[in-house]
Amino acid sequence: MQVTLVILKPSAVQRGILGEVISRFEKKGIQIVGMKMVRLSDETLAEHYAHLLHKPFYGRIKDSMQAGPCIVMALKGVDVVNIVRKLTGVTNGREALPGTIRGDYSMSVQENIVHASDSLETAEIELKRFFNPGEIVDDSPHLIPFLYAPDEL
Ligand code: FUP
Repeated sequence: MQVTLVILKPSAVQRGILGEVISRFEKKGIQIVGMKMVRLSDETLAEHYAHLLHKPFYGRIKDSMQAGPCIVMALKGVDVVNIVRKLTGVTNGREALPGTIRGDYSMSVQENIVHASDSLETAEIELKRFFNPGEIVDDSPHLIPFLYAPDEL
């Protein structure tokens, strides 16, 4: 089992599509094990987007991510890092395939609705960045037999 981080960006909150986006993860059979609304600080964003800090558009990304609150989510499942990236689609909403979250809800590279961790290693770092110990809870083990065969776990 893996746990990954998803951020529903301020544009998703403002556009009122949180329920629709969250329900895609739920309907897939991915378990929500953490979720809260947060405002992201300069420091957190600089850490989170360290690979883009030197880009000319970093200021725009920062403004966009601070335009309102975000929802941060911890999602659990077998191979969930990879599955969530597939559900999310490629970075540019205009290129993301229909059926993906970005493909269905975004016309933009920047305003692309969601962030999702890109590897298991990144997910572990990002979960620690956005969740305090005790904020990730896993109290639905009874669901596991309805989601997976024993040899898939
Ligand atoms: P992703 O892993 O798909 O979120 O993509 P990146 O880490 O490469 O980019 C992070 C965020 O930077 C994107 F979600 C949107 C923003 N971005 C731009 O605004 N312009 C660009 O050219 C590239 C990324």
